[in-house]
Parts: sequence; C-alpha cells; structure tokens
Amino acid sequence: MQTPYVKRVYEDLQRKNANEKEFLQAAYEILESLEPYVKKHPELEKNKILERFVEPERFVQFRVAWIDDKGEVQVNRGYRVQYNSSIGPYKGGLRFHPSVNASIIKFLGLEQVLKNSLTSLPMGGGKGGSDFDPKGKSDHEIMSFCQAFMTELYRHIGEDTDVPAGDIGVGAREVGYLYGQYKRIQNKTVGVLTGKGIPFGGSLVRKEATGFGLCYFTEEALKVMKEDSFKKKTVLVSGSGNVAIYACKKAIELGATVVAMSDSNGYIYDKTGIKLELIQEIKEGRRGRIQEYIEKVPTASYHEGAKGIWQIPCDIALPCATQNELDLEDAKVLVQNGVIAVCEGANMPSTLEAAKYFIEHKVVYGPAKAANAGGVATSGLEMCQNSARLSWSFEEVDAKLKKIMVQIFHNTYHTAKSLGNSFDTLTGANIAGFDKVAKAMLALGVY
Ligand code: NDP
Ligand code: 2IT
Repeated sequence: MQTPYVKRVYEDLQRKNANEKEFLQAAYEILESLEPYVKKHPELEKNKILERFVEPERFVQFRVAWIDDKGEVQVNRGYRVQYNSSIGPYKGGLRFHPSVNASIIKFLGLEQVLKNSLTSLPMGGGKGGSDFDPKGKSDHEIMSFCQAFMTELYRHIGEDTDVPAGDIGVGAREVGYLYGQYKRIQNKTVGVLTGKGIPFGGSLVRKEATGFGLCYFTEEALKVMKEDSFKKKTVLVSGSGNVAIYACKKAIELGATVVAMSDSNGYIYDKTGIKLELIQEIKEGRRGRIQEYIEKVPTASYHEGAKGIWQIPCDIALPCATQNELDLEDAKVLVQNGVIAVCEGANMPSTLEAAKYFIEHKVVYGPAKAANAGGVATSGLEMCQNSARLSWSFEEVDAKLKKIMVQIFHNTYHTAKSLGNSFDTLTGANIAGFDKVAKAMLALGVY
C-alpha cells in the first residue's frame, strides 16, 4: 500500500476495528487494489468516498432466544450489515455457523458491495447471519431458531430495502422457515428473501446458480486467457455444500473429471471421478459426512483434514468451502503441480498472498467477487420475477446467468488488461466493481 490517501483510510480502519481480522483482510485487499483508480480520481479523496465506502451504512446486532427440543432456552447472536445501498437495495446472504462474528459479517458485506455491482444488476450490498450451529439440530430446532431470528430481522428488511438469501448453513429449508415467519408477521407475499422454494416464488436455477456460474466464468476465462477449456481436465472442488455440488455438476458436464471434494473434517479422493449422485445423497439427502462416500466406493480414499486436498495434482482448483482455506503454501504446491486455473466459489478462500502468487505465476485466477457472483445474480433475477409476478423457465434463467458470468469475466479481464497486467483479475474485479459504486455515491450527495 503506497498511496497516502488509501493508506490513511486503511490505518484508520485498523485502529477502529483492531480485533476484526477477516474484515481488515478483505478491506486491505480491496483498498490496495484500488490505488491506481484512486490516483486517477482526485474527487474521491475530496469527497471522502473511501472513508464512506469502508464504513457500513448500518450494522444491526440482536439477540435470538429460542427453545430447543429438551425445552431449554438457547441464546444466539444475530447480525445484519447493510453495507451500501448506492446502486440498489441491500442484498446478500445469511450465514449460520458457530464461527460467525462481526468481523466475518463485515468482510462478507464489503465483498458483497463490489460483487453485486459486478453483476450489472441494481443491487446494493449486505450480509447477515448468526453464530447458531445447525449441525446436529433437529428439523424442529432449525424451524424454532429461524422463526426467532426472523421475528427480530423482519423490521430491518423489505423487498425494496434489504433482501437476504442463503450462505453457509442456510439453504432452501432455512429460507423456507424464515420466509414463512416473515409472511406471518407482515401478512404480505413479496420477494423479501431469495433462494425460496419453487412453489412459493423461488427461481429455477437459483440452487445451481453459484456453482454453475463459477464454471461459466472459468470456462470463458480459460478460453480467452489460455485458449483452453474444462474438457479432459482434472479438477479439485473443496467443500461439498450448495456451491461445491453444483460446481462439480457443471464441471463434469463440461467434460472434466472431478477427483476430490471435502467437508470441514477431511477430503475424499477418487481418481476415477467423483460420483456426484452419491455425494448429493449423503450431503443434500441426509446431511451426512463426506467420509461416508468411501463405504460405497472402493476406488476412493478418505483423508482427515480439509486442507490436504490442495496437495492432489490437478489442472483446475475450485475452492468452494470457506474463507482462508487456501494459503501461500497450498498455492505453491498447486503451481508446482501445474495448475492452470484457480477460480473461487467460496468468499475469500485464498489468502492475499496465495492470490498474488497465482497472479505472478500466470494462473487463470477467478477472484470470488467475480467468479461466484452467479448466485447473487440469479437472486437478482428471482427479485425481477417476484416483482413481475412471473416465473421464467430453467433455460431462460440459465441463459441469463451464463450471459452475466461471461460479461463479468470480460469486464474484470479488460479492466486488468487496461492497467497493464491481464492476469491481475484481483485488481480488475475490485476496480470494475468499485467504479459504479463510487460514481453512484458521488452523484447521490453526501450521506
Ligand atoms: P454450505 O453450507 O452449503 O456448504 C459449506 C461447505 O463448506 C460444507 O461442505 C462445509 O463442510 C464446508 N465448510 C464450511 N466451513 C468450513 C471450514 N471452516 N473448513 C472447511 N470446510 C468448511 O454453504 P455454501 O456452499 O452455500 O457456501 C460455501 C461458500 O460459498 C461460502 O464461502 C459462501 O460464502 C460462498 N458463497 C455461497 C453462495 C450461495 O449462493 N450459497 C454464493 C456465493 C458464495 P461441513 O459440512 O463439514 O460444515
Ligand atoms: O455470497 C453470496 O453472494 C451469497 N451468499 C448469495 C447472496 C444472495 O443474495 O443470493
């Protein structure tokens, strides 16, 4: 970080948020990459745009008290950050995971502002969640928690104000319970959440969208940057949740062999190619552990420790689990093993050092806010359908998603190229996303 203005903004943020590791990490990465843009636009400093951009418009923290199956009262913490609404209503997922805290919610919210801008749809950025751990909870406990969570959250959201969706630990089941409670409280049927079930206003392709979109982005990047494709490639996909499963499905459809997947305990390696229906049966069907895969597939092996997955030689790596799951050491191994593309389905899965290593070594790098924007983009399409009281066909939504991902790649790539390094998609994505937000903030007057 060299530009005095950018440095000052970061140091101030560091001082005010000293304990927020993930938030500072995301803010550092974004601010540093904006330096060439900031140098060309003195009006940003004059209007304190960076100071305003890093400060959320609103941050809500609330108590969620609920009763478990034993009749005991449980207390969790709920959050919603309404980060930036300059280009549209706040939009972004809810994460239920014991690690959730203010730092994680703010890092995700800040990323979401730029991601949503990249989609080209009019959506601002937000994020929320709870430290509630869905693992081992009964369906009834999940419902009780979701109802208690929404009983507080409902007053902060609205179809034209803030539209939450899923993220880690929040899928169709949770969105259903959350939406049911919102409807009950407000007596309104509106598109206030996305990722809803198909019978009550959900969009076709939303379930598949992040994983499919990640592969559409990667396929276009491979074509343009390496004159290559997924065909006959060996692929690693970390995680085995919503994003990972549909990334795996599309990679296979595009002609690749996915040889490994993981969960938070460990990874499975199946050199004959992962049988995705079995993963879906274990994970989507009965919320089991990935280890169960080897009971049915004798060619596969299971290894404790999720991070070991990056040691497997591959052509393409798709990290789809969580933040900081891939560090510099992992990046070195991947490059040594000849990786040609690393595209991020998860949010901030690569540390900044790892991302820079990929860029230096001319790996096709798809930064999260560009490569995984297909989920929120399709959420934007769900909002359109809800407003119009229409539902589009699978083919129609899929075609729109593909078009958006190809356009996000080109916007990112051309921005990087215009700054002198076409492999620096990290800078490309941040600047391309920020440009629209900064212009909107300037036009809207001081707020
Ligand atoms: P899911 O809850 O469906 O799946 C999460 C997966 O990641 C699980 O396999 C989980 O394993 C694993 N995981 C979670 N935490 C850790 C950890 N600390 N270490 C190792 N593995 C972990 O979530 P999603 O698939 O929806 O989300 C995955 C990533 O994609 C997140 O970073 C999310 O922010 C991002 N994302 C999601 C979008 C969406 O539309 N859902 C859109 C864009 C990005 P286990 O079962 O053991 O917990
Ligand atoms: O990180 C993300 O983009 C998401 N979890 C999806 C957000 C959304 O509103 O669909």
